[in-house]
Amino acid sequence: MRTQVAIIGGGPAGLLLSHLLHLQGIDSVVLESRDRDYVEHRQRAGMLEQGTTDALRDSGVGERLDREGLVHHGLELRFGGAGHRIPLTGLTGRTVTVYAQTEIVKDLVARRLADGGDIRFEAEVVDLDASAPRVTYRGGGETRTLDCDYIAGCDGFHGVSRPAVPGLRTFSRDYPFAWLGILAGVRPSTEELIYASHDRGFALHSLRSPTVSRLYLQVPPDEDIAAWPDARIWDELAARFATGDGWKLHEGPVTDKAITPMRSFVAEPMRHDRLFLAGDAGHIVPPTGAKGLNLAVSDVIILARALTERYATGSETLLDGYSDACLRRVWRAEHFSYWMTTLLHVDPAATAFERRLQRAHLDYVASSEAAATSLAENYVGLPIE
Ligand code: RFL
Ligand code: PHB
Repeated sequence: MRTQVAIIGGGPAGLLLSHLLHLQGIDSVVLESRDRDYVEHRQRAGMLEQGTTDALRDSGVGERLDREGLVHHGLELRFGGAGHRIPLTGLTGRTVTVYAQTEIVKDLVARRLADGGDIRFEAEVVDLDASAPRVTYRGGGETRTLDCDYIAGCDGFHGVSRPAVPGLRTFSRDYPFAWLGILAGVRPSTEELIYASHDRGFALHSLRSPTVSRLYLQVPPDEDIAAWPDARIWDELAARFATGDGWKLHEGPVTDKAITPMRSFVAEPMRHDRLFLAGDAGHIVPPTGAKGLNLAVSDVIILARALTERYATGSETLLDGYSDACLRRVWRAEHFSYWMTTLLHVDPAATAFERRLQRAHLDYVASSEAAATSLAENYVGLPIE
């Protein structure tokens, strides 16, 4: 069996890459260890940069996104019992869109299958060779080999691609907290996202639709989810979002509940021989800046361009520049995500002095147009080179 590009992982990075390559007449096979239902329902990201929505629309998979995505022009920072709006569009001329990762994955799977694409679910890659290029995978009780010209490692943080890169340099930071995220069948209590910094810890109010809310709470890193029955979650959210003006949090049935550790991680370089890492396989950001999925999308746009040039002209110039081109963007997003995270969360080890500095910085971002513009241009996303 042979294809031009073997793609390991059928998350947003792998599926979008396969779609972009198909538009350029390049064959690929996507190997995904989980089943279709699992990848289409894994609750994760929700906030898309304008560059991400533009890329989906321009490549012909934006129809439902345009119908159901919720375009946002601002966000709220809430602290000291009051809200402070950051007018993202007013400051940058750009917008962001709430459209869940689950829906992007569904749209991409449907489109690839409609175009005759080859996605193999329940096909777990167990070995790969970046020089001979080939991948070995297990599925349906059999072990098979797929030969290819290039391998795209789009298999997320726990995949097999990154460990196959020799001499990798890694950079990481673990945070002394995690996020407890819930999905609730209730009308959102806000039109724009609320990022709340409170002495009890950080909280985020996001949404999925006019009838579904998505909320997050800062919790200790090793927290047991059993310690958080629904009533406790709602009480804690209400306490952290409380304002002096009678704002009310709508409560409803919790339909999904999970704890996510917070981590910053970068692996360099993102290439070894004919293997290219993309998305969470190469880097992780804490979700506070809403950058992870957007970085996965910009990586595969850069990779698809480079592979297109290679097949059209034989030149490997863009492939040779792939890792550096991605890493410049990755490190900017790493800094922004780290900055948003440390600005808004309560570090249990922080001194009173550090808490005062944090509050001074929040006041500054809320009152200085220059500081707010810096937050806004990073949040809406910098242009893809
Ligand atoms: P994924 O989505 O992890 O997909 C990797 C796929 O590879 C498969 N796989 C394998 N397949 C075959 N063989 C193997 N050996 C394999 N090993 C693994 C896995 O089953 C999986 O299907 O990585 P990808 O495609 O790089 O996409 C990255 C995004 O999923 C991630 O960055 C975002 O979800 C991060 N994120 C957010 N990003 C944003 O841009 N905006 C947000 O608002 C946002 N919010 C979030 C988030 C992530 C969160 N969690 C749960 C980590 C909120 C949360 C709570
Ligand atoms: C989400 O809607 O899941 C979401 C939004 C913004 C973030 C993180 C997650 O920063």
